[in-house]
Amino acid sequence: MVFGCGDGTPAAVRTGADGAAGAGLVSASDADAAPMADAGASPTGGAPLVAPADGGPGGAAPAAGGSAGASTGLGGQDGGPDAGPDAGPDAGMGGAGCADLFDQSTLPQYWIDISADEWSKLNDEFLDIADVEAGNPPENYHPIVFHFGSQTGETVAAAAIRLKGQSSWVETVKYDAMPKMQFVVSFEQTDPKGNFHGLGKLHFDMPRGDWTFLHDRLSYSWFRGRGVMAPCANSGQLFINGAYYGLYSVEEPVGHHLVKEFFPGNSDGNLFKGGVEPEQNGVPVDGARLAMFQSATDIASLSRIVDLPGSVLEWAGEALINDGDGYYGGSHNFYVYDQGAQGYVWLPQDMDSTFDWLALNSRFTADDHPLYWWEGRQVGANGPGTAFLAVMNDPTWRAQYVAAIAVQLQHWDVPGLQAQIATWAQQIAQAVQDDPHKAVSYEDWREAIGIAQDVVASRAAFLQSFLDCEQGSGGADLDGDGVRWCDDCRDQDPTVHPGATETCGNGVDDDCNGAIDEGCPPMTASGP
Ligand SMILES: [Ca+2]
Ligand SMILES: [Ca+2]
Ligand SMILES: [Ca+2]
Ligand SMILES: [Ca+2]
Repeated sequence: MVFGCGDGTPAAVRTGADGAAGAGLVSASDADAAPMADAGASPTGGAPLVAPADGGPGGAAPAAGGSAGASTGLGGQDGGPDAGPDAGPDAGMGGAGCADLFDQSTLPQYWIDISADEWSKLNDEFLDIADVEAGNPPENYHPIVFHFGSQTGETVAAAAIRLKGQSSWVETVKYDAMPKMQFVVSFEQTDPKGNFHGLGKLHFDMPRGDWTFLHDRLSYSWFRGRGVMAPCANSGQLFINGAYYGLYSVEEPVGHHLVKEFFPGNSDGNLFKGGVEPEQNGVPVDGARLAMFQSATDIASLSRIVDLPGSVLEWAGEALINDGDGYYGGSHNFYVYDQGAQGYVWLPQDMDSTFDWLALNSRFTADDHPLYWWEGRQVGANGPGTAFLAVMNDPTWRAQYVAAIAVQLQHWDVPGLQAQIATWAQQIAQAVQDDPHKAVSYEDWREAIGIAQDVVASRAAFLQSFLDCEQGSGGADLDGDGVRWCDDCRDQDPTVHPGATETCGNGVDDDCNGAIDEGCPPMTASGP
């Protein structure tokens, strides 16, 4: 056991936030916002929206912010070398680095023609989930004709399509009446130099855990505005053989062009998904250097190979965005980029478990503890990562992380973000309503949008109260164990606190260091 998860509440329980739906929500036909649902109600007829065992569908790791740009080499809105000029929340994406497909004021339509034979093969691959469950999802490309804008719009005659996804692929096939495929469309299968508006591929991403249909778009937009490497994304409607198939988050793939945008002049390093799997890019992998990174478990060793200021700022951003499944929030979905002399830095990957996600899938709404986020969650295998714990257990770097939360909070524009959600929700409302393959109802979608707007404000307020406590005021100690709530992983239990003696065999992380029963003799099946 590596982490303490306390009296975990099943992650798949939908607890229903108590927040009022955000103001100025969607101007849909039945416009008054739906009240928050009752706890435990399952609007989709009982099918869990996340896999019960793990942390759910992919989330992402946040990224380092612009104010550290000078030291991290990351661009930023406050002066980084490569920030988009109009990267603020209103502009969203579509600025520097983003193809025109990602113009946020549009809801593009993508049309594909596929033969009956190829469509049949694609369906067979989709429904046979054994290989997906085994971790080997098929990645066979099938020829299509691609059109942009309309059925007779701008055409790519020799495009190709394949399925994408993992956990949400399995879940949609298992639980949904009308399971929804996710896709990669490639323009470079037949011609390696092929592209569409500068892009070799487009990802059609729609994890069923994102009830808002906007998590990636919102999260990537915010991180890009902070100078953190994240792909361009927009909503988009997909039509297959003339019929509307569904609404997606349409995204550019993470690749060298994106690294070049955010690490100008230093873009030939290696990018690793999950810190292990090399992606594209640059020079051959330096195995010794990677091993040094992977084996770094304390501040001294991390400092030699990791960009800690940039990484800590990234995690703080993710704490603010309320990620339930990134590196912060799950040690699960993240990239690391090797900047060379500046070290490896954490970057976001897959941000679909953000904003309202915890409110809909855990007992937390916006009050997940930024230091001890795993406490009280059923996190399965997705407890805190080694580097996160090293920082949390080091007074100097823990203080840096707290300071990074303050920095990110200064760049969290509550009214601006709420207005952005309202605008984008209005933009996609009809497309959501008409989507024949959505995993949740239109009413569920509206509810999630309201919660997301609420969380934008309530998460910021909670983190401000955390900072107030850390900075000397508001530091209540509810259980009277001498440790204020912001430093106590269980402020309702006086036997558990930093500095407590780790009691062996009780299955509790008594000293709040993220490890259960550490330093204890190994348990054997037959007992002592
Ligand atoms: Ca306490
Ligand atoms: Ca305590
Ligand atoms: Ca412990
Ligand atoms: Ca213990």
